[in-house]
Amino acid sequence: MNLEHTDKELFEVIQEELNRQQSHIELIASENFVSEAILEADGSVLTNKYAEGYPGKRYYGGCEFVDKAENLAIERVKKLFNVEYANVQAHSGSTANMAAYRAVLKPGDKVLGMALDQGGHLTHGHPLSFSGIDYDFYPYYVDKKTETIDYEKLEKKALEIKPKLIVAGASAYPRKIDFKRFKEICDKVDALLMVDMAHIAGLVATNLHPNPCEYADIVTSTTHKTLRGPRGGIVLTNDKEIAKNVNRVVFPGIQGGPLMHIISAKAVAFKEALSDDFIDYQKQVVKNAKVFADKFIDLGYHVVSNGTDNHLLLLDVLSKAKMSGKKAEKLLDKANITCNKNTIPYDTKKPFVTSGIRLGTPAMTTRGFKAEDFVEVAILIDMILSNPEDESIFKQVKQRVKKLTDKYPLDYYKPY
Ligand code: DSN
Repeated sequence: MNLEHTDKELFEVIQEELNRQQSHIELIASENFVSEAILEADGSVLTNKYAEGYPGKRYYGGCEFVDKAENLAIERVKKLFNVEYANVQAHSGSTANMAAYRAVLKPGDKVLGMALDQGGHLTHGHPLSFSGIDYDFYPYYVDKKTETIDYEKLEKKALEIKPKLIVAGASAYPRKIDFKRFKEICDKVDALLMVDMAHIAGLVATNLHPNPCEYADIVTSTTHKTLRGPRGGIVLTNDKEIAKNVNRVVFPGIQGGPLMHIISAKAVAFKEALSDDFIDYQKQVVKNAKVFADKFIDLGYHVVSNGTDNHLLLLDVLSKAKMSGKKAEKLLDKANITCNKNTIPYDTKKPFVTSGIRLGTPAMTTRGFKAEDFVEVAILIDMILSNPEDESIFKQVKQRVKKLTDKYPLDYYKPY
């Protein structure tokens, strides 16, 4: 019996969500559309298996096949990022970060991380996150003028604070991150370097962004953003001792049984990411983001840092459209364009209101969008933000959104 017959209510929810995904332009920079192969592994019988421990050292019998799946994931991700040790069991980016911190820090240790309202992640020291509770986090900032990381001030702060760890990586930063420079600063103050590459992992895998594994003591990532795999986390390192700590911290430290269906789907994703098609895809992601940012600049918007090097851009909607990010997100949603409000550097508004929106190209590039399609999306966004009260504009925009989403259908999904 399939879901349609056993649980009509939930079946309909999934159909509704599928329909939403099909009919909307998805610009949330951290989302993507996985392949059918990944969905298949994700929804496979591997979900039935308990496998506490690691391949060859499990607390349960019958693990010979899930061991193979986990080993495939480990070997593939090591090859992908050219790194010696990998833990593929972290359930999410947050648990991956928790594992990384616990592997190298003691509670109360000082850590330097990117300011959360300038691009850093919740797990980089938010006072309500375990990170901000367990460790003594200090923020570093972007330069007010260039809106890019101010490495000189970061170095000064590191010399002053003397942190045990510096965290590089962000959830909303449109420029390349200079990991070499981070490492030099770490060396000056005898700190370890951790890189959270969740957002840019797909770019790193295809050499479109410098690889942090070359410089960092420990690297974490999610697997579902630009990397286009199932939801989950990974922890990578070239240091044998750190690798041992990470494995112990993930299990039994933080988690119990690993999600073997997700780990198998990670293995599929890593194989896809090793292909030439994936390189072409990531090149298109970056090209689309550049063209998208340039079009907004042409239209008179302030784009944070005046552009992008990666898969996302931050659009200041307050200065041109005279509205908050919160309002812009809501208006665009009404026109079937999905994005999220986001603070911009030195924002005057609260994180739940914001002066900006974050726009990413990974998901719609997977659907097949080319540069000219993103030019059209920029025009549509501007039409909405410039005419927030005009219902006839909404109607027009919705029709043009439909034309685009119909042109690149999400029809490769057959969940049942
Ligand atoms: N929530 C993710 C993002 O949108 O960037 C980060 O975990």
